[in-house]
Amino acid sequence: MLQNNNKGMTLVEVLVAIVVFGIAVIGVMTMTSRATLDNTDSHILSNQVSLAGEQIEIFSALPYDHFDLNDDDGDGTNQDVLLGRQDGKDDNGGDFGLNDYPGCSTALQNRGNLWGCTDGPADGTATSKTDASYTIYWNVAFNYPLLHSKTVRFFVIHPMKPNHPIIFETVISREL
Ligand SMILES: [Ca+2]
Ligand SMILES: [Ca+2]
Ligand SMILES: [Ca+2]
Repeated sequence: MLQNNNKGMTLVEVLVAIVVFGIAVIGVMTMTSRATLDNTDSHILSNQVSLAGEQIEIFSALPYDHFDLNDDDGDGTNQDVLLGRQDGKDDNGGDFGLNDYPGCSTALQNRGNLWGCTDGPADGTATSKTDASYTIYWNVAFNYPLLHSKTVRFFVIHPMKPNHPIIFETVISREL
């Protein structure tokens, strides 16, 4: 009797051990995949940031009239130069075309002008020379924020993180 009881306990213990082990394995697997995900995320983010730095350097060295610094579709040109309307806002009620790039996700479109974007053609496009999966879009606003200056806003995007572009901006002034 006692022996049977012992065997029963042993069986229950084994079952409990299996369940506990199973939970532990699932826990470890979850942690591992989470860590892998975090590593990929931070890898992408650090590449985006370093591309942003490179882009700023390249663009700062361009002549003011370089074609990469053109507002190709005209939606960011002279939108804040009229006397009495120099208020830092686009006279046509837009965003100087600064947030346009093709494939901007619906989630980001709904965020509005500051951290959002508009699905449409950008003034310029490039891919990273070291890893072509990174796309860089930029738009140029002419005579904004001041006369004889250009604002260039960039978006660095990786297809795995379409809702997390790195957005950065530089202002280039004409040397007078
Ligand atoms: Ca434009
Ligand atoms: Ca204005
Ligand atoms: Ca545009």
